[in-house]
Amino acid sequence: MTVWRRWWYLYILSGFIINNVMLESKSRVKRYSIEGSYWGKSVITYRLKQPSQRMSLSQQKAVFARAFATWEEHTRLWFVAVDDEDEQKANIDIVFAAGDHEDGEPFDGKGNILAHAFFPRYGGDVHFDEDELWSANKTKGVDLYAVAVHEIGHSLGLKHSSNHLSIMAPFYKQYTGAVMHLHQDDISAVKRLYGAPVKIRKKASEHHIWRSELCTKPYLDAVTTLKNGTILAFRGKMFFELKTTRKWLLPRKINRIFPFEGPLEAATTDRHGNVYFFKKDTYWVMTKHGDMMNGYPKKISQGLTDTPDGINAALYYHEDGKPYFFKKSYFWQYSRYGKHKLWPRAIVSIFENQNSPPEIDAAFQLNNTSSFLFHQNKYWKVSGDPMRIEKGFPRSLSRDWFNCL
Ligand SMILES: [Ca+2]
Ligand SMILES: [Ca+2]
Ligand SMILES: [Ca+2]
Ligand SMILES: [Zn+2]
Ligand SMILES: [Zn+2]
Repeated sequence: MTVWRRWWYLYILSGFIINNVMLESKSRVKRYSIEGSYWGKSVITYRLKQPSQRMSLSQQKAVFARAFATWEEHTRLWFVAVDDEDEQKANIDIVFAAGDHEDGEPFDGKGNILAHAFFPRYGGDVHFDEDELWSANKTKGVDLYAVAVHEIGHSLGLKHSSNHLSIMAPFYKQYTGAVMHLHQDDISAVKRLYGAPVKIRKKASEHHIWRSELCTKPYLDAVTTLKNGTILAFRGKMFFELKTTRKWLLPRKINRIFPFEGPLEAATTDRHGNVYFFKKDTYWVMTKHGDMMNGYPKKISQGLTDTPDGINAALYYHEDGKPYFFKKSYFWQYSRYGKHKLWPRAIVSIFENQNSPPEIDAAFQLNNTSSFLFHQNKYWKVSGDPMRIEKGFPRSLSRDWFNCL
């Protein structure tokens, strides 16, 4: 029993959800209130640790993606879903449980308490009462989305607001349309904890320009697959998730999330999920939990044996699980004991001397089964030992990965 934990309950009383604590003390100023703890980073992971049996898994995933997006819209935070099968611990664990669920605050069956959440200093997790008639639809049952948006506010460090129009008001918030939007009061609260929000209109037109540049001048600076399967692509000052199924790529400013500015030169992820970012003579390491590792950035010349500055691309190759670096017309296998006499080799050897690009812009591995090399708008699948391009390549980066015509 972890009785030292604190949380805020939602009650339904005569059709409203009312917070018991708020009934005891009324604030004179009609505004937000913060608890005092917050996440000291921009990348926050969440996981559907124990899903509800009342809705399909894909429905629940979609609801939580929408709920986190509601907060993302006005913060510099980035919420990354991680899979339950993955051993990695998420920052925000989402649990559906009925009655006693071993945190000292049992749920109470249908009605009354719907959910509770922990402030960041207590772990940020969100619990939902599995006995409620959860629904992905706001017209029937209990709208999981609306309750989730409110609870995520607590996970981010917000207490209840006395402004009854805010999402953090202790009363259930009605909303029109498909999604809720943060009230100015909620925006002021997250701004105090996490910095200035992004201007939406400006962002939309910037995205438009960025999008057309993506198709007229296709290239990538760096690509890597995170431990959770997300493919991150870096280009200029922006980065985005690479998804062949997604029509619209949502770019984000690199320096809003990471402690460095674009353009990046290379990125790669090791088998533990640590992500390495390279720029000129410096590199950074991020853990699979999204925290920047202590002791970084480091100079490449000090942290990596026999590795020059200004590498073009980095790859953990799926065939041997070893790291490779590419610079200009050469590539080599990295070893912390120093460069083996077989290395470096000419990039033309990968292409068997046929139409070899002068250099590799970016490289990445997918699902431990394939590896890709990029140069401007062309990309190749590589395999085997020694590394060779596969038949059917090069293919078009803009067509296959950016969904350009
Ligand atoms: Ca209940
Ligand atoms: Ca947690
Ligand atoms: Ca590069
Ligand atoms: Zn609440
Ligand atoms: Zn609980």
